[in-house]
Amino acid sequence: MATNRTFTMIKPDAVSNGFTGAILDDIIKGGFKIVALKYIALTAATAGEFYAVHKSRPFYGDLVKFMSSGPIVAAILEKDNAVEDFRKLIGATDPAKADAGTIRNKYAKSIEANAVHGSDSDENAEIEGNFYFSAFERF
Ligand code: RTP
Ligand code: MG
Repeated sequence: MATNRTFTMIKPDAVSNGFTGAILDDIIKGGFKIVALKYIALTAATAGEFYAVHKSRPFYGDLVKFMSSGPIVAAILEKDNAVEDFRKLIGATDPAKADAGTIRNKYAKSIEANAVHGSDSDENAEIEGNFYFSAFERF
């Protein structure tokens, strides 16, 4: 069943570079409503669990290290066609290939430190949102 929600994280590079406010502003201006929000630091174990789907990929170890290198902002977002529209708003994984005006084009520096995460399916949006937020933390 299609949902109207997606899950995002503002990654450590964007938080430490001071882009949290600008990115949240782009998200809201892009038509998304924030229905859950938290500012947290991931341990390597938690980052590893979240990205377990990428365990066999060559970049997994570096990704876990990067995602636990500093605080992140996690959020659940609501909009019609949320998953697809949010991936359009953030642009390609590699910021060098992200369209002008997308969040990764504006705020990311490398394929790994690429400013934001966006769920890739309705099913994963649900799983990822539940990974970070309990029922009483969501509106
Ligand atoms: P995300 O899950 O963070 O929204 O990114 P994505 O779908 O666009 O990309 P995915 O293939 O799911 O990769 C997850 C994250 O791993 C890092 N990565 N590094 N060094 C590399 O070649 C490489 N490739 C991917 C990125 O942080 C990417 O967002
Ligand atoms: Mg992905």
